[in-house]
Amino acid sequence: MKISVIWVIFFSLLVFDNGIQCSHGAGRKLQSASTEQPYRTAYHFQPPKNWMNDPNGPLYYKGIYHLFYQYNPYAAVWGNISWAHSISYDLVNWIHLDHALSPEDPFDINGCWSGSTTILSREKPVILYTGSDTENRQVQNLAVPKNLSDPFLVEWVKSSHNPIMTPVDGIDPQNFRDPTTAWQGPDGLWRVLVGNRMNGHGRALLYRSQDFVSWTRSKDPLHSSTKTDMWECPDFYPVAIDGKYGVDTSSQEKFTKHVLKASFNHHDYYILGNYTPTTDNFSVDTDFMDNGSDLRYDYGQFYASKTFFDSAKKRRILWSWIQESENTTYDIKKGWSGLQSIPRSILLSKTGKQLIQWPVEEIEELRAKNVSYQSKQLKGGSILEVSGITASQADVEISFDLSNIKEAELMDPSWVDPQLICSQKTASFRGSVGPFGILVLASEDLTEQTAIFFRIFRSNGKYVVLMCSDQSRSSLREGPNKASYGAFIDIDPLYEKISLRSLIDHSIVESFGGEGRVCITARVYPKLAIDEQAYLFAFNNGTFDVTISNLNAWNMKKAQIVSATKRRKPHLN
Ligand SMILES: *[C@@H]1O[C@H](CO)[C@@H](O)[C@H](O)[C@H]1NC(C)=O
Ligand SMILES: *[C@@H]1O[C@H](CO)[C@@H](O)[C@H](O)[C@H]1NC(C)=O
Ligand SMILES: *[C@@H]1O[C@H](CO)[C@@H](O)[C@H](O)[C@H]1NC(C)=O
Ligand SMILES: *[C@@H]1O[C@H](CO)[C@@H](O)[C@H](O)[C@H]1NC(C)=O
Ligand SMILES: *[C@@H]1O[C@H](CO)[C@@H](O)[C@H](O)[C@H]1NC(C)=O
Ligand SMILES: *[C@@H]1O[C@H](CO)[C@@H](O)[C@H](O)[C@H]1NC(C)=O
Ligand SMILES: CC(=O)N[C@H]1CO[C@H](CO)[C@@H](O)[C@@H]1O
Repeated sequence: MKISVIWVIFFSLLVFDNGIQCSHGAGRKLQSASTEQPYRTAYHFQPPKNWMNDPNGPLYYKGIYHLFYQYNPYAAVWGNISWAHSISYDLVNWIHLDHALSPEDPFDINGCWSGSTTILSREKPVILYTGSDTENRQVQNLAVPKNLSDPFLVEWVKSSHNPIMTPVDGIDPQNFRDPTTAWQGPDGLWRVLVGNRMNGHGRALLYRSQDFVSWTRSKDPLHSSTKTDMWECPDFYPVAIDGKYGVDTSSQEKFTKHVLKASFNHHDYYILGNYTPTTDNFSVDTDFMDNGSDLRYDYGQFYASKTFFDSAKKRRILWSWIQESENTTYDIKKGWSGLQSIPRSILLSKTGKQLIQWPVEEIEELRAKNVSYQSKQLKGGSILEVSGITASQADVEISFDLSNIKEAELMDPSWVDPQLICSQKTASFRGSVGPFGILVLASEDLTEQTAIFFRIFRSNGKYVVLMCSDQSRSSLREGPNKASYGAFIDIDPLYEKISLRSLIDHSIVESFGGEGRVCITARVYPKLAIDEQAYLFAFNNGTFDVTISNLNAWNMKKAQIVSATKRRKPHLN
């Protein structure tokens, strides 16, 4: 089955490649004319043009990965929001299909906004999404595939029962959106969460249903906060304790914790807790905005994310919208805005206190030529060029050994905000142990550089490790936002090497510190460090030496991302 489907896709690709209707032809021209489009990416998911935001309803069905996303078919700014739809066999190479949902009905005429998919019994996927109706009220709607035998799920039919949840009983109609993937409790009822605001604060409304059409709201929300604003794009799912595998959303396995994620303050925050399916009680370990707890998927540019369970590889995968860090005028000029993160697999850490994220293994298939170093000393105040790869399109892994750690500076008790420390102590602020790390998308003369680095401090007989992504010198252009990002990372440098992996792709740098304990995504728009003019360095601007115990850097090939059109729908023979 799978092989024949692959052949159909392969054949279809050839057909699409020659088809005049292909919109990717234009996309490719843009890519090669890099002076015009230096910021388009080579292996991140992007539509050929226009505005994209939240990932919606990702799923794995009959051997195929599906990604839907918020899309404006007409412009590079938000508006006329539809559910665009793309498919893949490997989460790396993609085919754009026709839109799954367009704003054409009274219950979604002002936009088909975010939502999720759920796979019901007998392998039946359904979409729940928010519609902005004729009165600009937010309502929840249902859609089902027109043809369940079509593995591409090209056509979707909106339910005649829509809207199936409406803002009644005092629910704010302007803040009632983004249904989660539903899960089934031991009583057989389906449960779903909808993001909401009450008295200025965030909460996750809980609904139950027997048939997925008729829903009853629970008296109490699953969880709420008095310290946050509206929760957009909630996500709720189990993670295995001490496990190597992801867990299905409806799983009732005992050895799990539950993750509740909400999007607010421009970030995706999450909390961990214990969920009791019989009572729908969610008892949290630490709450949103608790002192000393600031769990985020990513401490940079990363919003409105969504996970799904991949039953083929028994893993949970996280997708996220990565916004531009540029003004709208520039988005309109370049004709597009927004892209998706590299999908990340997500697990609970051994400590049970946080999540660990790592780029899906499939992305390694794009690795081409590599360079590597072992046991290379980096003297205090030195840099090392990593030459021999295309530094604008690369995957870099580096780890450091620290021998002089006892010389680390004392941490000031007032240094509680890691982002603030990173913006005050940039890469050019010399310390003793650190800053050390890498300079990416750098110009040859280093006037442009994005520095991803670590600093070590001593505090109460322990060591504190800070990870920063410093964009202050990322571009000679005036427009881009050059804020620094940072987070403390739970590593004891006495016992563990400090490692970093960065995926660099023209205008995006996704960095994973401490094997995925802290992730920071940055958008950067260099003026000089473009294509072949981009350089990669390792650096140490501390006064003490550090050792690169291992460095591997690879050129990354371009992913194949192509468009199908209405007249040339993929089909099985
Ligand atoms: C449903 O999809 C299958 C597989 O693509 C196809 O053979 C069949 O003709 C489709 N049925 C309809 C009614 O379109
Ligand atoms: C529900 O969780 C709260 C803590 O959030 C706890 O105090 C309470 O005992 C739990 N109730 C049940 C029925 O488990
Ligand atoms: C959190 O910190 C603030 C200010 O530092 C303090 O006023 C508050 O009591 C703390 N709350 C808790 C729960 O520790
Ligand atoms: C937005 O970017 C454009 C193009 O880079 C620039 O000309 C314009 O001044 C910028 N506007 C603002 C408000 O920053
Ligand atoms: C780097 O490439 C060489 C061949 O050029 C290969 O032998 C080696 O295994 C590669 N190293 C890694 C870490 O992929
Ligand atoms: C190291 O610090 C010096 C002094 O502040 C600065 O001039 C230089 O740019 C820094 N190096 C890097 C790689 O940031
Ligand atoms: C082509 C199209 O439907 N464009 C519409 C997009 O949305 C704006 C309002 O947000 C309408 O004015 C356009 O007509």
